[in-house]
Amino acid sequence: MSGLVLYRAIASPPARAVMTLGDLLSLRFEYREVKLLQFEHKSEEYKKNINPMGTVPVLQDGDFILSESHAILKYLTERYGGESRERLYPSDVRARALVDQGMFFNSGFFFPRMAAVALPLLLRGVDTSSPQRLQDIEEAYGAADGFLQRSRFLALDHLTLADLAVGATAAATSLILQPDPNKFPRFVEWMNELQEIPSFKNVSAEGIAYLKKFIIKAREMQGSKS
Ligand SMILES: N[C@@H](CCC(=O)N[C@@H](CS)C(=O)NCC(=O)O)C(=O)O
Repeated sequence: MSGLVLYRAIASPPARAVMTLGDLLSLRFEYREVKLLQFEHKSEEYKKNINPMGTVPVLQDGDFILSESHAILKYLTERYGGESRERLYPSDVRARALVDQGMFFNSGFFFPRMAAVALPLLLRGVDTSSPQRLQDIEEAYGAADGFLQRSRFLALDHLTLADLAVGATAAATSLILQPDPNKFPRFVEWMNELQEIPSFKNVSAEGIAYLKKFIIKAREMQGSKS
């Protein structure tokens, strides 16, 4: 498959979720790097032509443009999922609802709690983590652990789009706050299982290394100021 363009930033978990799906489905993306540190995503041009929300990722498929990683994951799977479509995003109403639940959990609950700490660190070099924000992240770990006590993977007993979305957020969030295996055993076990999946491991390695460097640097700078 060719002709797919992905506007992305390597540090972005939702972009990495889409990249992981691309790898699983052997899709070839042409990557357009959006320079978040230079606020390219907030330019009038980007908002007008690419994404009015001023975020990454954004998919372009011919003259069709789509933002919001969860919508992109669903679109790519429906359109190009081939034999993997039914497993990644099942057509059975209840199975699909559980995958949607996992993706909405990521979009509305987990990712915003990570972003509240990670984005100021990345974009402004400011560590805004407070006891309340770290507690919010732990609450999200607890919720993910709860889902994982109901099924082997986040939504069902096999890998689905929900694991790609939540897994990308989890890998980045654990740089901010390492999840305690005694408190969240299933969550930690599942994160380790994801690392065994070559597409997940390969895509996350570069982005996580980049993010880690930023977080360490910003925390050091913050420490030297206080
Ligand atoms: N729910 C959106 C979140 C997208 C998002 O917030 N992306 C971040 C990068 S990880 C971003 O572009 N942030 C720019 C900003 O907030 O200035 C998705 O899943 O696509």
